[in-house]
Amino acid sequence: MLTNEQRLTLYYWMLLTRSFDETMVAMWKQGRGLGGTFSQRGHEAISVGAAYALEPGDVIAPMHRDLGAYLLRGMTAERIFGNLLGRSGGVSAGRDANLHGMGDLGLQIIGFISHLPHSMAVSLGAAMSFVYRSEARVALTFTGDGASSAGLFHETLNMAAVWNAPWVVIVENNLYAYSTPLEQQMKVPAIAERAASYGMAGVSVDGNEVEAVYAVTSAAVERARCGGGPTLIEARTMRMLGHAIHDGAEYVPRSLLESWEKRDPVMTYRARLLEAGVSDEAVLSEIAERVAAEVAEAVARAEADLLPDPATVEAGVYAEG
Ligand SMILES: Cc1ncc(C[n+]2csc(CCOP(=O)(O)OP(=O)(O)O)c2C)c(N)n1
Ligand SMILES: [Mg+2]
Repeated sequence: MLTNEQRLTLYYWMLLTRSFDETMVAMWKQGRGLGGTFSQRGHEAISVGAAYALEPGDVIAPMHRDLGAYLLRGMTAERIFGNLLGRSGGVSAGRDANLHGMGDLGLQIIGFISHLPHSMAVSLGAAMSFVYRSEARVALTFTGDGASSAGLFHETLNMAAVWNAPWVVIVENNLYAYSTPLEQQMKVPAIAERAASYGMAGVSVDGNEVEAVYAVTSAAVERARCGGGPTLIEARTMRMLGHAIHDGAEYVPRSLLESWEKRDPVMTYRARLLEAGVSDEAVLSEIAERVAAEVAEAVARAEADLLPDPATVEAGVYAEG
C-alpha cells in the first residue's frame, strides 16, 4: 500500500519525465537538437511505476521510451540533455547524441544496445551473475511490442525460465512498432500469453496506471528475489507521437490518439490525487513549478556545456590488433 508521500513522489517523477519530453520535442523542432530523439509521451506510468519497484542494488536496462526510469535511478536531467546534445558532460561524453548506450553501471543502469530485444539477453546475464554470487538482486528490463516478434525475445524468455532467473521483463505494448500496427505483426491477443509457452509467469497491466504498474512490478520483483523465477509483464499503452522526431505518424488514426489522450497517464493521475484528497492544487502546482525550474536549469547547463575536444576522439575506442 502506497503512502500519500509515495504517491506524490510517483507524480513528481512522471511530471519530470513529461516536462523533459515536451521540452526536448520543442527544442528539436526549434532546431536546437542534435541527435535522434524518441518521445516518451504515454509511457511515463510504465517507466516510473516499474523503476520505483526496485531496490537500489537491482539492475535496470531501460529502453528508448523509459526516460522516467533513467531519471528515477539517479541519472540527472542535465546529463541526459547533455547526452542528447552531444556535450562533453553528457552520459557518453558526446560520443552518441541519443539514448543509445546511455548506461551508468554506478547507477546500476545498463545502456541499451539497440531498439530491438538485445537488452533482454544482457540483463538476463546480469540476473544470472546475481545467482552465481548468491546475491538477492534482480534485473529488470524493458522491450517493445515490435521487439517481441524478434527471435532473441523468445530465446531469452526460454533461457530465463529454464534458469529460474531473478529477472523481469516489461513489454511496453504501445500498439505500434514504427509504422506497423500490432495486428499486422502478431496473432495473439495479449503479449503476456507468450510467457506460458516458456513456463514463465505472464501478466498484462494497464500501462497508463502508475500504481497498477508499480504493484504488478513489485510483486514480480519480490517473487524473483525470493527464487520464484522470472515474469513477463505486458504493459499496455499508446505511443502518442511518432516513432521519433522525424515521424509525423500520419499512419495512426486520429480517433485512436484522441481516445488515448483522455487516458493520459500524467493527467489522470493528477486528477486522481485531487479526487482522493491525497493532495491539493497548491501542492501539485508547487511540484509543477519545481519540475519546470529543474528542466530549464538542466537545458541551460547542457546547452552551455562544450562539445567534446576532437583530440579525445579515440578515447573509449577499443580494437584488437
Ligand atoms: C536490430 C535492429 N533492427 C531494427 C531497428 C530499427 N528499429 C528501431 S525501433 C524499431 C521498432 C520498435 O518497435 P517496438 O518494439 O514496438 O518499440 P516502440 O518503438 O514502439 O517503443 C525498429 C524496427 C533497430 N534499431 N535495431
Ligand atoms: Mg511499440
